[in-house]
Amino acid sequence: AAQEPQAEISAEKLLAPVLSAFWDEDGSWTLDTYRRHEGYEGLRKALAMQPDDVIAYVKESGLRGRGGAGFPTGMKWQFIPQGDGKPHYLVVNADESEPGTCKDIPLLFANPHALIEGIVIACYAIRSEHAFIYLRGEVVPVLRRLHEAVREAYAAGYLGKNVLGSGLDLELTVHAGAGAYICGEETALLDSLEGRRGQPRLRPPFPAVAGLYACPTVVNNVESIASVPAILNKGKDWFRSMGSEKSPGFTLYSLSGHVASPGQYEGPLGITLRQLLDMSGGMRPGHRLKFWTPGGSSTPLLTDEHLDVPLDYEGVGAAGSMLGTKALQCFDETTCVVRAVTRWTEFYAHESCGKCTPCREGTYWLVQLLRDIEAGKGAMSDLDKLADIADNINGKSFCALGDGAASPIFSSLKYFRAEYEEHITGRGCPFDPARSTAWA
Ligand code: L3W
Ligand code: SF4
Repeated sequence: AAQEPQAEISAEKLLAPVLSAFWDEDGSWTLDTYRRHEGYEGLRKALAMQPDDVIAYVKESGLRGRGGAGFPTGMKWQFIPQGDGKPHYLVVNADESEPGTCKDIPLLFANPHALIEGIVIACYAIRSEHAFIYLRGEVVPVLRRLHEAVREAYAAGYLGKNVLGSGLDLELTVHAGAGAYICGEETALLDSLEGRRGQPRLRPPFPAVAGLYACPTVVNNVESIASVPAILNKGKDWFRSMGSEKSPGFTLYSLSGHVASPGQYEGPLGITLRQLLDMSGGMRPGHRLKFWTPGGSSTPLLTDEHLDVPLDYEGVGAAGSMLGTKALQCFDETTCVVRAVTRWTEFYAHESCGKCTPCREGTYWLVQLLRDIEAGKGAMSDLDKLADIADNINGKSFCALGDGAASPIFSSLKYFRAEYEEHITGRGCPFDPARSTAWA
């Protein structure tokens, strides 16, 4: 059922960009441009505070992780044991590969210094002398730009020995991954960074206790860390003036699919898809929304009934889904939901790392069933089988990839069971009969 949208957001506040404020400027990625927009001012303020006070400040701001789970960022920093005599690490998860998710790569391309400044602040707070950015390896232009921004930051004294005279020594390494979705899972990412095959580790221990090289490690998403400088510079109350009590602040929404103007839209947490569509030109002309994902394909599908759900962790949760990465993939009435779910499930089967049986075998069998149904060769009993296999993956797999694979199955059966049945009784896809023979 539709939730109450966030009350009374003024038009100016709806889209008041912070992270994306100057993406359209020529040379937006350079240090000069960043400094013209108060870049590295947040760092100066942080370095004037005690490290523990920086952690407390970020905690009080209410910033929550933007990588999908929404875990409080300051609390994660606080988990790092101090005085333990071990090296501490910060690892930035830039392995963006969740279907539909496309915010971190544009952010890194247009404004890499926001991330670098956030990294220096975080490392000062958690007493880390070495940070890593684990970047999705396919995006070579972003890799080059990131290397250049890191070089600029070293040259300007924001990285290296004795950062801005603070006594902090900090090295930053940019690492390009080899393009496996599972390496976006934090512990698989750490294994990959250590030079091993990327497969999830058992948690606990969480990375905060035993992470990179078995040392205390904070793993944060790009957008989470890039949001920190503005919080330090403009204040936690300013940050809390946006969004809701439990989900404060601004964020990037990635609008894609059958919309008139796909792209990144920045605004407070708690706005609605209806507001975002109104501001961005809506669905493509002559078409209406059929279903959408709030945060990539791992978050349960919602429908046009949910246009007024507040896009924050609580609002989307109450509607039966997850805010996830805020990747709003919008599909209109011309889309076959069975086809879309089949395509996503093929992705999960392909990307399953194979470590645990429910996910490795389950995603394979889901694909076989879905392909048969889409090709008009399914039986009504296949729908129960689909739900049964998804049930044996969900909550029984080793990592969140398994739960993510089950999400589109459960939610599409919940809202669009009749469409599955039509494929079975009509012996093919009602949207494109020719396509039904593709897998025959
Ligand atoms: C110390 C504890 N640390 C939790 C930390 C934990 C992690 C963070 C969140 O999955 C979701 C997933 C995807 N002591 C702790 C602790 N932590 N308890 O908090 O942990 P968790 O388990 O809630 O989530 P997760 O494993 O990080 C992430 C969903 O995001 N998702 C995925 C997107 C994928 C990408 C990509 O493209 N790479 O973004 C989208 O919705 O399904 O549910 O740091 O260590 N007691
Ligand atoms: Fe690997 Fe899938 Fe198991 Fe995760 S759920 S460990 S991706 S097989």
